[in-house]
Amino acid sequence: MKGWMGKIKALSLLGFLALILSGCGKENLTALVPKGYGAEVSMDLIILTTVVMLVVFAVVMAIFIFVLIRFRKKKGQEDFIPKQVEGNHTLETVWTVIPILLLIIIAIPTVLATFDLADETEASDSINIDVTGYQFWWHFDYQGEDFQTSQDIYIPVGEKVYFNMLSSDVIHYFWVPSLSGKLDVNPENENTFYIEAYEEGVYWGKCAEFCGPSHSLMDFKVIVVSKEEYEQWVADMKNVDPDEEPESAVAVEGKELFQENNCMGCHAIGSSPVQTGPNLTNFGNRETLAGVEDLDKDTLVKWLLDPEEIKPGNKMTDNYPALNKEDAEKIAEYLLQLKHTDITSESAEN
Ligand code: HEC
Ligand SMILES: [Cu+2]
Repeated sequence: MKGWMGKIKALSLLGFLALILSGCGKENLTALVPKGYGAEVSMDLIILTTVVMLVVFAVVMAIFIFVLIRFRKKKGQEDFIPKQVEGNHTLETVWTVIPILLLIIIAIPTVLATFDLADETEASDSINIDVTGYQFWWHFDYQGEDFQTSQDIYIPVGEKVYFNMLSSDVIHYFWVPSLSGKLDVNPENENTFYIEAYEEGVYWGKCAEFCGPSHSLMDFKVIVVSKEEYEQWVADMKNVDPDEEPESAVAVEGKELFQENNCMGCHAIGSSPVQTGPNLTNFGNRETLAGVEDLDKDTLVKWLLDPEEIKPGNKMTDNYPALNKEDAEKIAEYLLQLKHTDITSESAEN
């Protein structure tokens, strides 16, 4: 009786954990529900290898259980020795050839998929985005367009978009689980692959290579919109006037403080080839701050007063004059009104 109680307790604990942990993931942050070509190809391979492994497991277990029962020591036959099969050529051939066949079944689609996903033949006619990984944020430069973005990438649905990746410091790893496989982002040697999204939406991306204290906070979003919305977004981004005067008086003061406090040393508003911090041109259009926190005024002020608390080890901490709360609020007011387009993650979600 007692043993059963223990089992029931263990099972309910397991069920409870499964319930809680299933709430951990963000929407569109799983390779198990593919929404793009690369992720779909990967998922097919996951299913294939899992089926092969399950078949092997089932067959081995069946033989194992059969042997356990069939060759049990029986009463009155204590000294009986079954027929010995050591060195049996047929058996050895069978259990060498079967694994080779299974590996071939797995290897052929895997190798074909690897070449398929690395195919660059259409790159010159497609959208190309140069990606740079920084500790602990991402920068995106749209080739042939005179603007850059950080944290959020906008792409059109149903098109191959090529990503050319380099790191400015350590090795990072570009991964949008719902849309694509992953790719190393090295300080040298550009790596290229493409993403083709099937559905509009906001897809979370992650750095998948341990790169420092805030590695797990190095998130980005791929915002997939319709072709028309994408073109509108590009046009809006090209038309940004970085010197535009903010409307409210507080934001005007904030803009001055932004210029006085060395922020421009690292952050560009408008197009700039050099960056040491995220490009803030369309900062007010983002949903997240530094890629991870929900963006609102309080969180932004908290960031400006002490970025370390939100992202340990980030490269902004202590590299600008300490701000008082009042000034931080004015700067926040200025940054939050940096909105230059109506195309946002909401366009993708509708
Ligand atoms: C030494 C360079 C440097 C200076 C100076 C600097 N920052 Fe930063 N800033 C960074 C870096 C690097 C990040 C990205 C941190 C991360 O996510 O790891 C960042 C992130 C930010 C973000 C979040 C951006 C996003 O895309 O979500 C804001 C807002 C910001 N800084 C505002 C400011 C303001 C305002 C000032 C001036 C008071 C300032 N920064 C000065 C380097 C700098
Ligand atoms: Cu990283």
